[in-house]
Amino acid sequence: MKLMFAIINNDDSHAVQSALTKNGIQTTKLASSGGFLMAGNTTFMICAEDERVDEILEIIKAHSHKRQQFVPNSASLSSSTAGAYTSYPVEVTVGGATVFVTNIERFEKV
Ligand code: 2BA
Repeated sequence: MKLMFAIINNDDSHAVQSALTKNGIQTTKLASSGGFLMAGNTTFMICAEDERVDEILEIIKAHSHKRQQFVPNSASLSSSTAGAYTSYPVEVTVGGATVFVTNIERFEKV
């Protein structure tokens, strides 16, 4: 068995969750946030049989979209204004999804 962690953009999380549920895949949804953008995203925890991992990845891929996002980037001004900072926007590509697949040693429901 595998434990999958899928980090999804909040805008895609509903579509991903619906598609997984429709296909009989159980999920646990966690509210998370990225260290870089410091914006909210959604992490799905999915425990699945090894042979379903590729199918799950395909479902996640089909419902997660790449997006361009602007983030403020701080830079110091010239020496005459030493100590002063300005910020200018930098474009980053976010998504579709970041997925980690790990082995499960033991799985119990008690
Ligand atoms: P964030 O950390 O907020 O990152 C959002 C997006 O910013 C990333 O999109 C990436 O395009 C960009 N980015 C991140 N760190 C950067 C850096 N040091 N320099 C330039 N650009 C940078 P994604 O790669 O699609 O990641 C989306 C979210 O997935 C991340 O949000 C984070 O929450 C998670 N994530 C991605 N890679 C991870 C990893 N190796 N470990 C843990 N979480 C990860």
